[in-house]
Amino acid sequence: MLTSIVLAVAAGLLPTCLAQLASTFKYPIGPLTSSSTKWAVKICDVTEYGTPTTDLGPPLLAAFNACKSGGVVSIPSGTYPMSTFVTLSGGSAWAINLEGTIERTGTTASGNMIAIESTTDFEFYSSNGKGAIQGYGYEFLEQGGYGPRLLRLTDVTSFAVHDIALVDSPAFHLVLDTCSQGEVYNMIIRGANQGGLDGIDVWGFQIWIHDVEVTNKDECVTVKSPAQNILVEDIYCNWSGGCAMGSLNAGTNISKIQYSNVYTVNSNQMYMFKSNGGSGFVSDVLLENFIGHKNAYSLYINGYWSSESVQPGEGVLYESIKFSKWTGDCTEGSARAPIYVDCPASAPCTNITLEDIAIWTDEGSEEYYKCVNDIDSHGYCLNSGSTFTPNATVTSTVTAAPSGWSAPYMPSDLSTGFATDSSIPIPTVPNTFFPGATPATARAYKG
Ligand SMILES: *[C@@H]1O[C@H](CO)[C@@H](O)[C@H](O)[C@H]1NC(C)=O
Ligand SMILES: *[C@@H]1O[C@H](CO)[C@@H](O)[C@H](O)[C@H]1NC(C)=O
Ligand SMILES: *[C@@H]1O[C@H](CO)[C@@H](O)[C@H](O)[C@H]1NC(C)=O
Ligand SMILES: *[C@H]1O[C@H](CO)[C@@H](O)[C@H](O)[C@H]1NC(C)=O
Repeated sequence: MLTSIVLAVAAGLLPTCLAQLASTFKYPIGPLTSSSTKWAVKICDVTEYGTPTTDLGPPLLAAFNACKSGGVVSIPSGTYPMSTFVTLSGGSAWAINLEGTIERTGTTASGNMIAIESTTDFEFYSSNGKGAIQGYGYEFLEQGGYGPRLLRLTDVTSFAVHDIALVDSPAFHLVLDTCSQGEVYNMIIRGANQGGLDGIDVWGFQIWIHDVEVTNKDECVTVKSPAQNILVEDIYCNWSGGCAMGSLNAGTNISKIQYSNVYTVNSNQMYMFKSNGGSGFVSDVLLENFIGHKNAYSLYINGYWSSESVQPGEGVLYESIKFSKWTGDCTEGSARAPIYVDCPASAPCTNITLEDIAIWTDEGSEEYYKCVNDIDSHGYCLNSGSTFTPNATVTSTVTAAPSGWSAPYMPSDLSTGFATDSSIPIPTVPNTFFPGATPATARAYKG
């Protein structure tokens, strides 16, 4: 399947292997012009646009302005302190080639170190796989605050971000805001073991995120509204919050989303839909091949998510969502149900399917499943009828390990998250993100 996607993307064809997401890649995704063509057009080396060894910000902006109508902004091997944060807006057919390390030195506690806006045919990549942005977030976190995000793309089309490490962001690591026809892959994200340090937050259209590892204790790869045709696969949430959709509010418009091959360890959840009131819908979602170990929650729809204030509306409607082939274990299944479907009473979940879910508890010898406010649904504690009693809870108690629950581990799971009061070392992009899988696109790092 992966091969056919790669070929289809390379040829600009519709990959037919994904029935669920047949229109995901209706157009070719990724940059329209190859990096080698961009190199041949123009090279804007930041070392020729000022003194990037003092502050990368002004030379990066100047190099961008010189190359934004076509070419490559080159940041060669080396270490570049960045005290001035930049917004690179407009342009097309350009790239940033990051072979070195950008280190935050600026102390502005908001915004983005690098914001890319309103551009097209764009690539941000490392060709040696050693490109990294080091945010030294601990300098903010240890004082109880947050700082700038590392990287934000807003209104960017036909793009790719790949083979880069994003480390110790003082806030979110990577945000894709209203982007389309893009690809993010072969990335490693390592933040501290604290909330508010999201890995990847994405909303927009026709986006493929694959082969990504996230450590951070908050969102791993999370879809927000509005979003259509987003495929997320081969994701390693390693001591993270876990993947999610949300938090959702009024006017939610999300459909045709697929997550496949998601490995989650030591996280808050394997997947959570989260809303509290709100309106609109989440529909046509497939979540398949999930492996979890030692997570607090596993499969979770939470229509009364208490970390979000109540939003205007009757509740977000969750419909036509299928969870298939989930295995592994959770920390304490008698305290937190590994199957937990808690839908809004005034917008009952509709047409939810649970199949082949086998998650057993690490602690104790029983667990339970819980379903509330759903209709026309199938599997486990779900309600196959077309009527329901508001807030009537269906629980089932499981007193023996479900067959087939045992699942493989990744080669080296962390035994603890990263501290908030010391620097996080820059890792290299790993060569696997799901047990037995190798990246769909060969990673750049050779070491
Ligand atoms: C949801 O978003 C899609 C894509 O932008 C749009 O075509 C559709 O009209 C929206 N639906 C609603 C109910 O707003
Ligand atoms: C129910 O959801 C499945 C996807 O899980 C979808 O294929 C099917 O068309 C939906 N049925 C209805 C009646 O919407
Ligand atoms: C259902 O439960 C929710 C959450 O506790 C509560 O806010 C709501 O009023 C209840 N609705 C009904 C109809 O009982
Ligand atoms: C997860 O995996 C990596 C490498 O696969 C391993 O070195 C590390 O201990 C684990 N943790 C993180 C956060 O990467």
